Amino acid sequence: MIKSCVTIALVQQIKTGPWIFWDDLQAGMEKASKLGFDAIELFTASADSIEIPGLKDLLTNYNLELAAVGTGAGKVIHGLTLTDPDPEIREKAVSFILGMIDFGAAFGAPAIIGSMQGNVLTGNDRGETLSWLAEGLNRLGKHAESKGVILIYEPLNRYETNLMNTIEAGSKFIETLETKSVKLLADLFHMNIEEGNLEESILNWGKYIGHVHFADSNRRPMGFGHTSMKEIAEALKTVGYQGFASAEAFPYPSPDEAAEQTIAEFRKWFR
Ligand code: LER
Ligand code: MN
Repeated sequence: MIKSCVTIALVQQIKTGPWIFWDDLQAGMEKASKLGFDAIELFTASADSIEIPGLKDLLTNYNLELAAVGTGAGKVIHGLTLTDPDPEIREKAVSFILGMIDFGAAFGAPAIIGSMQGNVLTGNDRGETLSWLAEGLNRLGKHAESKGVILIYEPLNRYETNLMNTIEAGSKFIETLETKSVKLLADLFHMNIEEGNLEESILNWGKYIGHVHFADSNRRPMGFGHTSMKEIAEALKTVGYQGFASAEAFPYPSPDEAAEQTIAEFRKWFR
């Protein structure tokens, strides 16, 4: 069964980003729990910004799972990516993500590689850049496997990366990796920009989808844009997707109303 999830961001530098709850972990968890969400997805500044035992207690008290942890702070705060031409920066990117994998794995949750994938920079060779991405994902995927979790790789729209923009491109790329522990994130907002047909992409490549970001075409909570959710929900069910539909959307018109809108839409399509 597909499970509901809401994002909580605890990173000051990404204040304008598409996350529903902000700053106060416990208050966000309390609201998520009251509304009946199954899980939260966390964006933290680093792997050690939250104490593991304290978070375990909060998750138990609020009857929530940790669905996934974002790694974007590695880029936003430290300027790290897996495809930087400087090998030292690539190495630092890998160690930042290794820490996040360990943090998530303490809860059985995967780490997400979104903006940390980087870009082919002007003057750089695409093939070489992709070999750096593959090297990073292979190392990180093997580490995730050793910790009993998968690793999530997220194709992004063209304004955020020139590496992988579609589920098909992402699928074909992860098929070339040595590790089989890397799965894809189907972010419905990015897909709305890049896919010819969202449901066909899900039907064709569904076996590689390990996580879903649940946001409408304008990145507002589902139902506030023009995404045709009926076909998408049917496609996810048809391919047997069993993961989370995680609201990575703007807190529009307010965090509480965005969370209420999200859970209502989630129930409409998945319950
Ligand atoms: C960024 O646009 C995004 O979708 C995040 O999940 C990745 O950092
Ligand atoms: Mn996303």
